[in-house]
Amino acid sequence: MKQYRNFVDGAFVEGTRTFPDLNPVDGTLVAEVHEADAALVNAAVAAARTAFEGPWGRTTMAERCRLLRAVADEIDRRAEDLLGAEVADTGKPERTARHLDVARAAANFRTFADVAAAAGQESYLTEYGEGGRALNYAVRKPLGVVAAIVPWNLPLLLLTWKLAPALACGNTVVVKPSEQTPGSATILAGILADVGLPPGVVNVVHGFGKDSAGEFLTGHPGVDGITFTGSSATGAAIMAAAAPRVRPVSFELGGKNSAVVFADCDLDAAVDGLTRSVFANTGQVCLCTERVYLQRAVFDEVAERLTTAARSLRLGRPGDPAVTTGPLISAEHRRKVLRYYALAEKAGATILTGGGVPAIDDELAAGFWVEPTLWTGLTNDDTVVREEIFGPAAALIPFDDEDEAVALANDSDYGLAASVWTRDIARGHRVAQRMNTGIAWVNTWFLRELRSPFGGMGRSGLGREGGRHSLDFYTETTNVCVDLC
Ligand code: NAD
Ligand code: 6OD
Repeated sequence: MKQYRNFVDGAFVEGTRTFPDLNPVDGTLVAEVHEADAALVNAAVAAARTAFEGPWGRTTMAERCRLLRAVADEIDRRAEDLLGAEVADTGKPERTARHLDVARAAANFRTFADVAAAAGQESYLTEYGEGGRALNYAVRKPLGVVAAIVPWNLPLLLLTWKLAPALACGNTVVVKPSEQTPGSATILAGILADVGLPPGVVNVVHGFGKDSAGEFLTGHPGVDGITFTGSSATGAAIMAAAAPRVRPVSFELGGKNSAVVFADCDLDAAVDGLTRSVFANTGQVCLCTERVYLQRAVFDEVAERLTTAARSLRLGRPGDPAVTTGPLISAEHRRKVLRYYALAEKAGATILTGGGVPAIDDELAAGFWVEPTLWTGLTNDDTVVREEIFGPAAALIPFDDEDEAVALANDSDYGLAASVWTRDIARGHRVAQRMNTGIAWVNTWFLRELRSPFGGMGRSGLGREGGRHSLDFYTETTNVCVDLC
C-alpha cells in the first residue's frame, strides 16, 4: 500500500499512527497517511526555524526566484505524478486536474518569481523645518516561519498559491495539507528537495485539525504567521489560536456567491458561464455560484437552458474524457450536501433537476456521488440560500431591476465572489463595483490574473493575497528614516 509520510528537515518521516486516504470515486484506499503528532510538528517548526536562521535566511531574491522557476519546471516535468495523486485523492476529472490544479501550480511559482523579482520598495524624500531633508525607505523582511493550512478542493493550486510567495519572500514554511488530500503535497515536497531547497525550508505535516497537526501547528509559539484557506468556522478557530501571540493571519474562507443575469446579456455566454460556475469541480470551488438572480424577462428561458445543461453533465470515472463531473470529497461532505437538498425540499423548493443521489454503476456505488441540482421557489430567507453548501447546487431567484438585484446579491454574511451578466458595459462596471465581494466578474467567471488582489469580505476572509498583496502578507516592513542634513 502506498504510504504518504511527513516531510521534516529534508527527510520523509513516519508518524506514530496512520489514517486512510480514500478515493471518493469508489471509496477504495489510495494510501495510508502518517499522522504527525505534537512532537513531529515541534520538529517541523524547529527545522523551519533553523533553516530560516541558517543560509536560507541569507539567500538573495535572485537565488530564490531562480529556485522558484526551477520548481515550476519540475512540476511540468512531473505533471503526471501530481495529476495521478490529485485525481486519486479528489476524484475530479483528469481534464480539470490537468488544466486547473497542475497547470496553476507551475504558474503560481513562475508568477511569484516574476512579482518578487520586479518588486521595488517604497521611499520618500521628506522635507521638514527650515530646509531639512530626510530619506525614508521601507525594507521588506520575511516573517520567519509560516504555517500554511490548506483544504481539499484544489489542493495543489491552493498550496502553491501560498508556498510560492512565502518562499519568494525568504520565509520557511510548515504545510498542513487537508487530511483528505495528502498526495500532491507529499510529491511536491520531494520536488522541492530535488531542485535544491535546503532541508527545513519546506516541511509537510499530515493530520487533522482538532487535537491533531492543524491545532498543534496554529497554536505553536514558533510560528510567525498563518496563512489559511478553508471554512469560515475553522478560520475563526485559527484566529483564536493566533490571538494570544498577536500573529498575522491571512484567511481565504467560504462563500455564498451570486450571479446576476440581466435580460440584455448574451444568453449563450451566460448559460455557459453559469453552468461552469455552479457545477465546476462538483460545486466544490469557493468561488462557485450558489445563488443565481435572473431578471424576470429571461427567468424561464435561463432556468430551462440551465436545467438542460445540468442534465447533460456526465458523472463517472476521472479518466473518461466524456466525464464532466466527479463525486464529492467524502461521505461526511455528502451527508452535509444531502441535508441541504432535504432542507430545500422542506422549504417548498421546486426541483428543476437533481435533488438526490444518482443511479450510478455498481462499481462506483461506494463513491460519494450526488446529483447536480437546481431549485426555484426559494428566497434569500431560506437556509439553503444563506449557508454555503459547497456542492453542485444553486437556487434560481427572480428580480426586476438593478437596485433589487444588487440588494439581493449583497444580502449575505459572505463576500467572496460575484458575476454579472449584461451587454450594457456601463451597467456591468456599475453593478460589479457595487458588489460587496472581493472579486466581481463581468461576463465571465474564474478568469484569474494572479497579480490582482484575491480574498473575501465578511465571513469570506481577511486580507488579500495575489501579486504584491502576497508580498505584503509574507513580509514585515522596517521603515528607515535617515536625516540628510
Ligand atoms: P476546513 O476548514 O474543514 O479544513 C481546511 C484545513 O484546515 C484542513 O487542512 C483541516 O485539516 C484544517 N483544520 C481544520 N480544523 C482546524 C483547526 N481547528 N486548526 C487548524 N487547522 C484546522 O475546510 P475544508 O472542508 O477542507 O474546505 C472547504 C472550505 O474551504 C469551504 O468552506 C470553502 O469555501 C473554503 N475554501 C475557501 C477558499 C478561498 O479562497 N476563499 C478556497 C478553497 C476553499
Ligand atoms: O485562483 C486562486 O488563486 C484561488 N485562490 C482560488 C480559490 C478557489 C477556491 O476554491
